[in-house]
Amino acid sequence: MTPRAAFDLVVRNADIATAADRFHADIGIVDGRIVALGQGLAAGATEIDAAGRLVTPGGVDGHCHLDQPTGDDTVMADDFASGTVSAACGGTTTVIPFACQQKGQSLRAAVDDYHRRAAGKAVIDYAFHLIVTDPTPEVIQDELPGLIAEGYTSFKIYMTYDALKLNDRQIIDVLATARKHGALTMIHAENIDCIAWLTEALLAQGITAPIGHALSRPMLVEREATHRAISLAELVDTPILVVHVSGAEAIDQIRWAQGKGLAVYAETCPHYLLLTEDMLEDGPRGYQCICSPPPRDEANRQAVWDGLRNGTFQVVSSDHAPFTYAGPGGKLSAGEHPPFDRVPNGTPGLETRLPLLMSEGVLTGRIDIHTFVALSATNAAKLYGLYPQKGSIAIGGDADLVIWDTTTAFTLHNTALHHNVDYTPYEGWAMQAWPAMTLSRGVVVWDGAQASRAHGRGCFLAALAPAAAQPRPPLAARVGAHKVLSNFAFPAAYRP
Ligand code: DUC
Ligand code: ZN
Ligand code: ZN
Repeated sequence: MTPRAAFDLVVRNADIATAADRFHADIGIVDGRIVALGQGLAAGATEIDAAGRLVTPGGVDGHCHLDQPTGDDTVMADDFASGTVSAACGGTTTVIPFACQQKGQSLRAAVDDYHRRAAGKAVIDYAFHLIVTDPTPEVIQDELPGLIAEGYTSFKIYMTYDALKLNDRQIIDVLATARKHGALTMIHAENIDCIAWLTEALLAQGITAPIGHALSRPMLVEREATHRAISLAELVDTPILVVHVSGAEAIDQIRWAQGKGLAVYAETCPHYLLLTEDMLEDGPRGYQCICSPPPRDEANRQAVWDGLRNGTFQVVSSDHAPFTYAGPGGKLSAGEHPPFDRVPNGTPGLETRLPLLMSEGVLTGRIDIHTFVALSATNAAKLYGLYPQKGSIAIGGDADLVIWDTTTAFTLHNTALHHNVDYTPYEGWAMQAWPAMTLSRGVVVWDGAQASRAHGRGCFLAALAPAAAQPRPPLAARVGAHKVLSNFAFPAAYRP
């Protein structure tokens, strides 16, 4: 009888980079988990030779939209099948899309509906954020606490869009619930009234082309809302994560808050690192690049890179919002040349997120490899309660790995991507990094040529309470606020 191999799989000779360390080792995997890291490990039933290759943790995309009901006649082109295949081909092994409450709907119904949409489709693992659009007393008192306890420990709220936005009082109520139950709130920070006023004025002047989208949402609109979100979070004394931050003035607000010691986290996306508003031309690319906040100018683009380097940002997510350009329910669903305010907001980017950040960030020397891993995987796993199962290469963690090819130069074309969107904003981009292989729990889901079609193998992940959202001792300067909130489940040791 042949003796049983010590490991199901050994990835040999890996040049491993985590958020903290760099070392050469073999990775021993049993039942989808890493059980050994060392040199000269015993044989595996299967072996992959990673000699000469950089190996990083599989990406955790903490902000992407898949099969999310939009509430109007637009429709997302990617569901959990195409979206997770696309993610895997680009090195992402965990996605966290959004179960979005429609106004008038119970949050629980939104979650149940979203589980039905995911069932049997995902090829990689997934958790859900909630989107809270209707914080009724039932939602605040019953549904949110129950759902948080079940593993939906982060939620997004909006300060814009009529169908989604909360007013300041509603934001405070949601933040207070997050504080009480140890959840993390993500905030889309743009001032809806400023946008509405500017949109009306632009349309009245006949400005309908895509650039009108950027003109209707200048940096000030984001800066004001970012500051207000920070102030409301400070009032309630709870952490927030400001999503898709696009430029300097919002970054300044976040750095100011972080400098005061407030728990304010920030996310940006490849499109704010790589695209600028001059791409909002009057043609297909202009419509394709309409997203919110809009791409900004060159100085802001540089400021976002600076924010990655100086630690302002913890997370780079795709904000994959998959609307086709020409297909049904896509960018042109309101006509051949729709006014900018009738174009669904968002760009695709699940598959290109890691390769772009590796190519444009690490290979150019703008960020080091550890910052890359932190921004693309580890920090999102920590902030959203999935660490240490996800987000690192460590004993006991899931064997979610990317084996990189960082030496082959190529030109990106949408035809090579696996999403259901008919364009990429990075068409024709010169790149030099792509996963040679992606493993999800020790299973090859992308081998450099073929994607796994094992739909349904991806598992739902009930998230833990994020460490960042656990009660902290009060800042010395803010004991007063803690007195007001002292009944909010503070541990006795810290009660003022
Ligand atoms: N906000 C998002 O988070 N995604 C797409 C569009 C938007 O406004
Ligand atoms: Zn948003
Ligand atoms: Zn989004």
